Amino acid sequence: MLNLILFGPPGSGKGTQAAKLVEKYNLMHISTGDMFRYEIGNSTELGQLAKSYMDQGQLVPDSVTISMLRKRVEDNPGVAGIIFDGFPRTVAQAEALDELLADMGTSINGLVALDVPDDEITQRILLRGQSSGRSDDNDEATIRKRIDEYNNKTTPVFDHYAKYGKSMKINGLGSIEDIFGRLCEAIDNL
Ligand code: B4P
Repeated sequence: MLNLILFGPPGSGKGTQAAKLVEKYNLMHISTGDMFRYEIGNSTELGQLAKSYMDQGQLVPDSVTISMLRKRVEDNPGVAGIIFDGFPRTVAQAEALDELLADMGTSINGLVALDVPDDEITQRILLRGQSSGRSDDNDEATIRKRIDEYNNKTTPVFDHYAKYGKSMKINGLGSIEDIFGRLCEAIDNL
């Protein structure tokens, strides 16, 4: 299996690039953000819980996120590989993912991190907010909170995989095609 983590701050283009990568490498795409938004759209209990955190720019609690992710992976045996988009976002999530993959006899091949400065991601999210209808995209204070959560809780995940020589930084500025080319080069050299 080819198992990749697409990493980076909110609005860095993970979802945008994941859509292109799944097609090129024939991988299954798991976006925890999309999964939460699906639940919110269907007004499920999980969706209502997730929304209460997402609207504040906070991470959804690990226990909720990990069990949702585990179920999605276990429900899809026999895939060629998985691209994890927006997961793991904490070290506890990374450890749970490592255990889950080890149980399946596989592991993470690499983590590719999109490197984009804070002022650029804030502009991108505000622009997306004009059409996305996402309540977490419209307010600068919420966006700042999301960036703080990323800096405090999520960046240690980069170091977690760097210990095994699996983390790589990719310049996330430029055209979508240029960034895609850089990502493919890094993945082809894994
Ligand atoms: P996510 O859905 O993961 O969303 P994101 O970080 O906002 O966006 P992404 O990086 O995918 O950016 P995109 O391609 O859309 O998370 C949302 C929330 O869900 C989190 O805040 C959290 O509350 C919760 N959550 C999700 N996973 C969780 C977890 N594991 N644990 C706990 N909580 C979790 O790109 C952004 C914009 O930039 C788009 O408009 C795009 O068109 C534009 N763009 C992309 N590439 C560009 C480029 N090269 N140049 C200019 N613009 C570009």
